Amino acid sequence: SNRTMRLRFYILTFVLHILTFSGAAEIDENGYIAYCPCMGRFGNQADHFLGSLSFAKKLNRTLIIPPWIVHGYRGYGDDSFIPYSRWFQVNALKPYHRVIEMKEFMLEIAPSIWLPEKRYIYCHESTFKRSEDKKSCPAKSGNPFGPFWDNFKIDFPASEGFPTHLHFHSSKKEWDSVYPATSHPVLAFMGAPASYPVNEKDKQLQRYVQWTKDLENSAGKLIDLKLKKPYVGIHFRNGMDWKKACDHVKNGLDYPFMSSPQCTGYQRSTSKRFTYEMCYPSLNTVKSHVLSLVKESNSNSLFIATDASSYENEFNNMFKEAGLDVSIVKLENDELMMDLALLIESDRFIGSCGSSVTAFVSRKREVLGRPNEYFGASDKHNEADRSEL
Ligand code: GFB
Repeated sequence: SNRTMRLRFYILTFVLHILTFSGAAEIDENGYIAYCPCMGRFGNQADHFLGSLSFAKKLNRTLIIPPWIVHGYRGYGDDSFIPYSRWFQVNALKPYHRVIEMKEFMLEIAPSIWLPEKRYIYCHESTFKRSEDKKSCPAKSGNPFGPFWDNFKIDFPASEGFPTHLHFHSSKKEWDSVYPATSHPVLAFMGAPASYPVNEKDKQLQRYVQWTKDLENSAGKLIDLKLKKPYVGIHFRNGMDWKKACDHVKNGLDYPFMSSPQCTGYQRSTSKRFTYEMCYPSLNTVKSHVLSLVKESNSNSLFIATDASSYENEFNNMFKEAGLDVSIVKLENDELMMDLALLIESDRFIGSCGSSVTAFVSRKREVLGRPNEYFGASDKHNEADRSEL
């Protein structure tokens, strides 16, 4: 009868509803990976994120996405923990692998499978000697280590020192034989189970790192409002920390240094030398490269992102002298995410080879099929004369 049909329909809808909405807190029997993004600032943490994502996929465990640790970021006070979802879409990662944000994990999953007394922290046995009692992982000593776990009210009553033969490059089989998911549901690491810079094969995972719709819209509006297309985007680092880091490269290096493989190449046998000009290009090198790319691409604007001095006047004078009408745009506030978004959207891009901020931009551009160039990496634009700095 009609009534039974309707009743069946209601029951079916009800069951479907339960199936759909209970999915949120479903427990992954294959286990979880947690880590503290304890090394470096945004760019380094982003490299580590991609590697950790890849590691979680290899082990077939759900990745617990940590928040970004932002050190005294303007507007956020002291050290802050910014959820991944503030800037990026969690769902966009799911076609690649299962993930859950840390806050959600602590609220929904931890109460069933990760009770306070069962919270082990995992590190190499050899790391034990850095702890006070010489038999635990010093996961919470120092900053940001302590504050990170404290932020989620996590303590580790016990440590698991893994044997030397086991490391982040080991296979799933090796990990599973030491730590099966049934008895070790959550592998929590002191740092990212990944390398910096990110492995070459994991660079493409950046395709799954997508801005929130809000951020994407704001970036789009800003571009329409301020930039005349086509435009060249540049990123250079020239703060004191950068200058000091580059002092290690005075005579050039034949091995990877910071993010250098992005422009020198990942293969040791064929990689180029990382020179001081690539690390800390002279203003003349920067100007000459910008001028030629602006001309080549018939660009109408130059977008500048930097951690310190933007050399706006120098660029303005250069364009004037060259008889070019190019507007210069930079953001007034310290807005790293917006800087990154505008660099990714630029028609042409020149970055800093050693910088992981540049690497974030160039990886995304690479998966979008957009070209990347690096200051100091092409002989064409190198000017030995550093008198203007
Ligand atoms: O992210 P990060 O590790 O990249 O650190 P590098 C650089 C920080 O400087 C960023 C700020 O997280 C930002 O806070 N910053 C850099 C910028 N460029 C910009 C920009 O264009 N706009 C804005 N708003 N902020 C290296 C580290 O930094 O620095 C090394 O990887 C080392 O470990 C070295 O510490 C000295 O890779 O560029």
